[in-house]
Amino acid sequence: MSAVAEKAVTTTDESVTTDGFHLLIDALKLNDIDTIFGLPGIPITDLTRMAQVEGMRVISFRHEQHAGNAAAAAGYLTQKPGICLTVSAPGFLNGLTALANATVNCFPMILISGSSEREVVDLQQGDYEEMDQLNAAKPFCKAAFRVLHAQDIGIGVARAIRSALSGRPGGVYLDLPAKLFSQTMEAAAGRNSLVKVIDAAPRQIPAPEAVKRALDVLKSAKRPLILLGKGASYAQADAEIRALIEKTGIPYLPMSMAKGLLPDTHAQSASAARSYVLAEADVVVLVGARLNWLLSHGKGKTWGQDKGAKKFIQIDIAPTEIDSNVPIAAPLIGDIGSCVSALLAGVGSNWAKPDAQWTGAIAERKDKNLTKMAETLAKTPSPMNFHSALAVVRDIVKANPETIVVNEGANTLDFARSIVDMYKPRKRLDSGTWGIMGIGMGFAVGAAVITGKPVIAIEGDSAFGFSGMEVETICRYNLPVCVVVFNNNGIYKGTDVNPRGGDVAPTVFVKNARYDMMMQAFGGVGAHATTADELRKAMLEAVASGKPTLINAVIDETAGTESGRITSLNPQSKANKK
Ligand code: ADP
Ligand code: TPW
Ligand code: MG
Repeated sequence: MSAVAEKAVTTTDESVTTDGFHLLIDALKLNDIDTIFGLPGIPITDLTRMAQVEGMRVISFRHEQHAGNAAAAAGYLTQKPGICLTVSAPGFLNGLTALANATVNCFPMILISGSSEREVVDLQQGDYEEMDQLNAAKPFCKAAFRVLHAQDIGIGVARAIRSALSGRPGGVYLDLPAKLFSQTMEAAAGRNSLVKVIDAAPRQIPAPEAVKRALDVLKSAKRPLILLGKGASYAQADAEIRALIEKTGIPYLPMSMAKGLLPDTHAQSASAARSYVLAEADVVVLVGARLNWLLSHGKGKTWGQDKGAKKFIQIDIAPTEIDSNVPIAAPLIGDIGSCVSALLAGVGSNWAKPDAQWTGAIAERKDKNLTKMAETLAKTPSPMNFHSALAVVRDIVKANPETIVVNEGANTLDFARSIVDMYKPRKRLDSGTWGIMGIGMGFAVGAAVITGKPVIAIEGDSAFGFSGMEVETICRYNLPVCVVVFNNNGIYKGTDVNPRGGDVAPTVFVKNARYDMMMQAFGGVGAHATTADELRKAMLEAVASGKPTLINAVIDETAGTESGRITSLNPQSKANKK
């Protein structure tokens, strides 16, 4: 560089300032975060514009909850915290549901909300969108921070990223008061204040004695089972997990979002004999799966309580997860990649495969159940039921294994989970740990944007309603999302009647609604399918074109059951008055 040029740069540098807006954008970019999901308004409108100018993708939603869900999906799929950006009070609260859901599901995300004047908020003097957001967020996330000075933005973002990713991943709240954005500082000092987070999720190697204990328990097993949860999918230790399963020959069960970690058609998958293996196994290796309600808390009839003691080996990064519901014989604390590798090393090359009696009994039940299911799926009733419609979806996903499947509803969720096979890791996103409705379009947009892959969203008609307006977002960004609404005219069924007359029953919707026309309203493709053939044709067209598509799949309104598979969780009235 010539002396003149050098002088020019130095002079410019000294006089150049930056501000809170730019420091935030630079801090995110420095940490390889290139996408923001959000919704503009005071005080973050200019931030969204500037982020776009600075080369970030800013995906703007119609409601913050869906922006938050998109961020959560992005976090789960990439191991980088997804960013959701909202305005103060109501925007923040709308995003908070998604932040809480991400935390409950162990997905890394950061909710960044602008907030109103601290001085006014704290004296409760009635500011525009006044709310003590930091304290409101705390119970619903893993960590919450507020930045008051521009020079602390770098550290604030670094703390948020590390909190979201390290240990058990989760949601982090970052509070940025309006005043912060226009604070200025010298550009070079600003650059120096930024922090690139090094090794945000360090490997956590399990203790050798814990590995030995786990191997000893596993060796003692007569009827071993490996259970894969979404922590196993998140960990991106796909090859190690597959090697452990195939080297040991142990049958495995995937939880819903672990489907596809190994192809569902794998010979060792025990999915089609789920109730048998859960009841009969004597040693169960939990890999990134909690013994919560989704696994009947590890006890009771589901787990064959009358069939003798069961031993658990549990691999998890969170030590406090151990013994949460039942005693764990061999806890293995560490990241899944390291723990599974350590087990693999101990398994060696001459591991005794499980008894043929055990694997044979599983195979027998699998065959029987799969044959029965194939017969059911081959039927083409009119109107369609869940099975005949899902048989179509199943074929389409099989032919397009890179497609990401989003799934919510009650019957629509339960049937799709068991009928639609997955072939690749991290291709299924669903209602998750809470069984929440409303993740549909947010997850679909997040997954499509962050992976560039096509998405098929299998939605109950009620489930779809929670985020339906985001079909405009799907059209606006021209995303390859095909939404299939399983339209049975209601929640669980469309047949309820109010015995008193007057208002319709609380579980039913407008009959024969045309959800496909919602997509058409924004320039996407809408299709109305009353038969399996029509559904197949519409889905094939959607996959081939990659155009935003919504298919209104008409399902027999009598076909579903109350709450799908979890009917028993409904409290029953004990009153004797009629
Ligand atoms: P599922 O609903 O599929 O059964 P859960 O969400 O209940 O799965 O369990 C996921 C578990 O995975 C959590 O307990 C979490 O701490 C754990 N986990 C997440 N990421 C990792 C990782 N990288 N290594 C080890 N455990 C992890
Ligand atoms: C945020 C309660 C669980 S499942 C469901 C509701 C309202 C909808 C089921 O109807 P759908 O599916 O989607 O049409 P189908 O195939 O059985 O007809 N609010 C939230 N989360 C949950 N889980 C509910 C309510 C619920
Ligand atoms: Mg329904």
